[in-house]
Amino acid sequence: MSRERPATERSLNELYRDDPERADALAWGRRGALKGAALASMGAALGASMPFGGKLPTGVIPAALAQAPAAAPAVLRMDGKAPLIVLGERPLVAETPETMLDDAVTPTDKMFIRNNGQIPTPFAGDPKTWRLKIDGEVNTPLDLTVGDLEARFPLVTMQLQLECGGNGRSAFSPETRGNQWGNGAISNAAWTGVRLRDVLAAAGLKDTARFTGQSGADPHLSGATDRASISRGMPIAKALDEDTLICTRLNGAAIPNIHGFPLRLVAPGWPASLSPKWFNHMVLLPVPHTGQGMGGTSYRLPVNPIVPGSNNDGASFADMTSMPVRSVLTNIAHGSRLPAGTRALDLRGAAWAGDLTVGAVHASVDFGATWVPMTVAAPANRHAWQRWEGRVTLPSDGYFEVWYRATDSQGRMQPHLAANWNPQGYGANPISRAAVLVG
Ligand SMILES: Nc1nc2c(c(=O)[nH]1)N[C@H]1C(S)=C(S)[C@@H](COP(=O)(O)O)O[C@H]1N2
Ligand SMILES: [Mo]
Repeated sequence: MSRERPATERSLNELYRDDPERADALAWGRRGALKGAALASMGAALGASMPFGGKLPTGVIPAALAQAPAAAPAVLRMDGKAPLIVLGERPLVAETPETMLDDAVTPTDKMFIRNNGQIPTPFAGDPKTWRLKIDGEVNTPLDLTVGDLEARFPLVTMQLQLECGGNGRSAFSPETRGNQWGNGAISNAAWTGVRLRDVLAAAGLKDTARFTGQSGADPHLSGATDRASISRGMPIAKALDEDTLICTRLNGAAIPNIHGFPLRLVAPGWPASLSPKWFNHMVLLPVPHTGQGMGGTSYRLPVNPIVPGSNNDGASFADMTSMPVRSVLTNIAHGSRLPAGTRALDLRGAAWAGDLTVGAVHASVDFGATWVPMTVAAPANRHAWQRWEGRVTLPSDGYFEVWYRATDSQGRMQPHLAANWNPQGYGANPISRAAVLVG
């Protein structure tokens, strides 16, 4: 059977051109729909020309329609911070738009914000007097000041990825609990600090020290003094990784209060919930930590896939470890309108893969029919993200989508759709799609 004109192109184009509201309701229900004028203009645009419409896979809705937020997002207004997208006010959570991630080293003002508890009042004392306690399965429990840390252990500076375990969550269908992140719960700043493993060596690990539990000084959201805002832990091997740092400086300056002044643990490449801000305590344990944010469905993934949308207590899930491969496009925003006659797009962005590196980044402007390899730079150091760039060409004016995907150093590629659905929405890293209208 041959089809002269793919049904997807004809029906979508014509439906959206003739009656976009109705077309959208038919195709999509209410979810993810553009509203009003935006819908009408994108509908008209789609009706006008979709040069690669014939390659649009059956069942795939144009990203301009599927990925547009229903309402204008709230914008963060905070001294020292860029206008991030506010996902939650209490606790304060704010995402960095992909186009704000265009710097090789993420400036402090552009770093996303994720709090679970209250934001503590800034430490008023001399930051060198802030104390960190290390206890549990160690020969010599430590109670060190920041001054002690800096005097006793070598200081290193590295670019480190910090990524929320829930980054990408909004890609899950059905929708899951939690902040509906796009791809912007990631930063790659320059952190200065001492190696956790040097400090643990000074404490002397007992053979029974197999896991950590770490926490910071922020009060629980309720104000209850007997509950931690969050307190997570990791296997000892991650604690002993030479890139896991106890940090005193961020991008060459004191850490701002919102990012953990004056002391922050950074365990890069794993869910950032393992990296307490306002860091003041680590306990070494013979068994996995049981603090707030451990167990059940928290930061845990199904070992055997579960039915999307189903209830599950997570008892058989496993803790998230290294974050999955992901990429961002940082110089062209989703929904951009470009001048008529534009026939080439220079693309650039970043990609990363937790503890691994990125082997390749590809982009497509024909709905994934053909892929163009991008040039991927080496990371500044292990656990830094990698910048990528490249060029794609367009045959004409019209509606296009830039699809971009990274492949990790073990050959795992971002999937077409979010996989391994779980109740709290971790690990979604599908191929991203930026809608672009030329002309
Ligand atoms: N003390 C403390 N540390 C914390 C959190 C928190 O709520 N309290 N949130 C964690 C989570 S879930 C994330 S994603 C990162 C966010 O770091 P940022 O706000 O500096 O970007 O901090 C982690 N460290
Ligand atoms: Mo997070």
